[in-house]
Amino acid sequence: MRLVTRGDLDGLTCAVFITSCETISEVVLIHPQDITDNRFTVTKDDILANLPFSPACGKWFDHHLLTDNNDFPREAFDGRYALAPSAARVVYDYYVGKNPGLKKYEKLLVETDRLDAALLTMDDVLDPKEYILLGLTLDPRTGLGSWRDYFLKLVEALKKYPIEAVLGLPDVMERTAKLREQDKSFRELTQAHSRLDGNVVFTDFRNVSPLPVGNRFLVYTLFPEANVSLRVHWGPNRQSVAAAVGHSIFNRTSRTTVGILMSKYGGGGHKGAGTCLLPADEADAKIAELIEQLKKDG
Ligand SMILES: [Mn+2]
Repeated sequence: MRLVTRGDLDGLTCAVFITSCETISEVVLIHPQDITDNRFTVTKDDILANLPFSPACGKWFDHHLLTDNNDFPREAFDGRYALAPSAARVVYDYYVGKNPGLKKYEKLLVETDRLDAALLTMDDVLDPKEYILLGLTLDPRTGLGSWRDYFLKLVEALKKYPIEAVLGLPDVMERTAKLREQDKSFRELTQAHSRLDGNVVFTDFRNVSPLPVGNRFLVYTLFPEANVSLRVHWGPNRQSVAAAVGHSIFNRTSRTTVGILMSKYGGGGHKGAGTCLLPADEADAKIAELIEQLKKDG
């Protein structure tokens, strides 16, 4: 079968588990919107993990909020859906009974839960280590080599080596060094292009080129007063503006259900974080609307 997932730590851990329990001929990385917009052809030979449901697939695992934009299985389906901290947790629960060997990945699973559900400490953000650090290197924006090749290499490495040895691999070291370097300038640019509006910190990277790369949680260390963030930057070919909303991971009082709010703009996500693409010509009006709503929710 073919495994179709997304290229973050959650997708990586799903891939470690699924390739350990199923015969997988190919791993494909896509964006969740490729499913919702029908840009990707799914067949019954596909296992979808950490992605929205497609009625054409053979097996499905996910943990994201279901919104009106999503298909949902109308009858029994193979796989599992649950509102768990990570899709990897859902996959693990499905397979571990018949595959007790998965138990050796307990730490990987717990750390995947923490990163995917953003249950991080200030120290995880300012000085990430082990699996959290590895998860942060899974960012195509580091601009180092092929992201897919890197992802596939990590799937095999995590099965063979302890985390210390994985972090010692040259490709991983190159990326962690770059991350540390990028975080410093990202912090300065975030400070310069953000403003606090009530409980909302709004970061506008549309006038910053190249797009700054860095830890998305840094903004919450810079604006501890905010309980929610909205960050925008140009989408592909400047035809759209990518918007990302997230609850502060240190000031957890926002009442917005982000996935539902994003679904009203064609996107999706979780209770605490989500994304959408805004048409370029309406972006400013939609951004103002989003900020108003986030303030109103409080
Ligand atoms: Mn996930």
